[in-house]
Amino acid sequence: RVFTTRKMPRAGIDLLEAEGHTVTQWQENRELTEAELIAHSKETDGILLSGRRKVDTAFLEACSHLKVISLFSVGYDNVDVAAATKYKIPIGHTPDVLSKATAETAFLLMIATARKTFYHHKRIAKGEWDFFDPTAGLGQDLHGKTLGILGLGNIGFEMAKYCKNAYGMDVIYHNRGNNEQAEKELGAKKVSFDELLAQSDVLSVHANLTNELKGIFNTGAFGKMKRNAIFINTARGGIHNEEDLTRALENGTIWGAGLDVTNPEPMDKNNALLDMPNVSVLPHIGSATKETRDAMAALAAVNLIAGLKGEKLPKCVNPEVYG
Ligand code: 8YV
Repeated sequence: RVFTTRKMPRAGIDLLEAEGHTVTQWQENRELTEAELIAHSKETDGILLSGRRKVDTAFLEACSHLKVISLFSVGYDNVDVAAATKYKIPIGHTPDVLSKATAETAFLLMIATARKTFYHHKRIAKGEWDFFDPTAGLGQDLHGKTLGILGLGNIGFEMAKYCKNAYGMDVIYHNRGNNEQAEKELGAKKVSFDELLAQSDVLSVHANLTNELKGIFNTGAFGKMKRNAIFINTARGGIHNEEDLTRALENGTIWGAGLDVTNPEPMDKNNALLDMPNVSVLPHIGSATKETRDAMAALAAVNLIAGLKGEKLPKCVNPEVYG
């Protein structure tokens, strides 16, 4: 018995049903409550979890019988991994299959922001395509500029490749470890966080949200960035302080921002960022292509099936459960 917290792509459900599992899907177009999640989880052996509902000690204590929790995401910041490990519950996630789609979203936000795309689109819709003024509504070039990446894993690497190949951008990055492949193939250079801030023309975030990174892009950080800098975040909204970002954009401390993730989500429709010409916002659609969502659903199902059989999950966040 399996419970999914969203209506999942058939690609995942078919795999589960082919294995003989009974799948119950949350059908409503709203996030289920903590109590509803616990109630449904108690009736099942494994859950396929999508959305921001927390897997914390309270949940794990109530549902310690679960054989597996399979996330429909690469990010797992909503999960208390140490607590899950303590309860010997393996957590699956969906890395790799969404790397290109997410990097494409970062790439499109970079271009959309540099060329004020959404602003110009809105101008036409408002009937403001009138007199040609060669000095108005100007964007900025991207070719030959420096791309800085915070968190050069699989998604960051794809973004770096797009930027290098399309615009000949120099790539610098800040990461815990070294990314030798990116250094060799793209000439990427590892720098300190302060150097990343000071040298990037475009700074794109591709890191997991950890306690260390919570709100790391704040007034202090924006103040160290170039005035022409474009800030891109397709990772998690919690990595930037949104009030500080808004102020930095209003004051011209940095030039622009492209966000696929906000804090909070969903973003309020009256948010000041939505009226800024140098800002592009998307509603967390990084992985939202048909092919990628099917691949994520299939991988989440494969993780779930393995967990229900008591086998190792192919993509496990806490392999220490097997130790
Ligand atoms: C998901 C994501 O769409 O993978 C992630 O971490 O943020 C997105 O791909 C989202 O988490 C829905 O589960």
